[in-house]
Amino acid sequence: MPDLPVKIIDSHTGGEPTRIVIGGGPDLGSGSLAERRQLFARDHDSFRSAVIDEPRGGDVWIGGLICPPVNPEACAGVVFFNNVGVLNMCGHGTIGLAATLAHMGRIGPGEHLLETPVGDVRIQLHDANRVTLVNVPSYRYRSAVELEVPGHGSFRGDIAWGGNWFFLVEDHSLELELANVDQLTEVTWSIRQALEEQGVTGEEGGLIDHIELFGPAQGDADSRNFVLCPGRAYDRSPCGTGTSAKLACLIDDGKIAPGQTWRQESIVGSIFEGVGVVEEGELIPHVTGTAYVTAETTLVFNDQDPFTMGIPS
Ligand code: PYC
Repeated sequence: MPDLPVKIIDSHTGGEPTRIVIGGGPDLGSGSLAERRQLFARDHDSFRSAVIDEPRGGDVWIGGLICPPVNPEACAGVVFFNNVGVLNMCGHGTIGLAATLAHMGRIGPGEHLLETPVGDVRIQLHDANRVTLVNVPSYRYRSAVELEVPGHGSFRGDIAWGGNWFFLVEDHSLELELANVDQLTEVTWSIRQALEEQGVTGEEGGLIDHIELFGPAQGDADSRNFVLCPGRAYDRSPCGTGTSAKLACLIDDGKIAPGQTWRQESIVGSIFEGVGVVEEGELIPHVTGTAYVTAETTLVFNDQDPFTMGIPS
């Protein structure tokens, strides 16, 4: 059980919740954020579960542990985690983290450097809630990959990196409606399993653990998506890393130009604005969204409580 009081601040970004541990988390040393992510996964999984799994959290929650940065010019480092393990990166979580740091008075309007396990990103705080994530370089790795999904037929999708690995599918007959979430979850989970079973990966064997379906927008946007996260929950936001991966595909296909805004709507109707900017030959997604702080809490751990360290998913 944690030795110190564990303090958290909760927020949501376009409906998707983020729980930032601002105190009492494990000391992960002073290595790179990639090393600290590995340490967290190896040695602190019970802490992860206690913070993010039921009964304190649930499968939709994304956690973030704030760490001291390696570079003193960075405002912080962060390791993101979810109901089943650690994440490479999280876009909505970064926007939530920015709103949290602003709420704490740790950052003000302007641009700030943030260290993550997949590289440095920048956060532009426009006001207390509106944030642009300037993400890691994003790219399409393979296009039009044919995948046979047992029980569901065949799907053609692109494999792209936006800080996490995505399989992006446009060509399908599913209706992206909140009422269809069970069906959408079932199909995308089957796609995820088929990718793993058939050894289809991102570059250098990277696990494709996010599946993204696209359809027509219902609001004032260019497209609507449904994103399945690694722990089988769906993203209520349009997914920051998923929007980054989408921008890479759209620009590769010549469907939008660098610098052009793409409005991505989520399955709950929230919107991220994405712009792909080419810097030194790399595509840098700028993803803008809005986050609101919802709670400031100290977690209570009781050794009489059989579920005090969470119910692992
Ligand atoms: O916004 O990148 C994102 C994200 C990943 C998982 C949930 N949200």
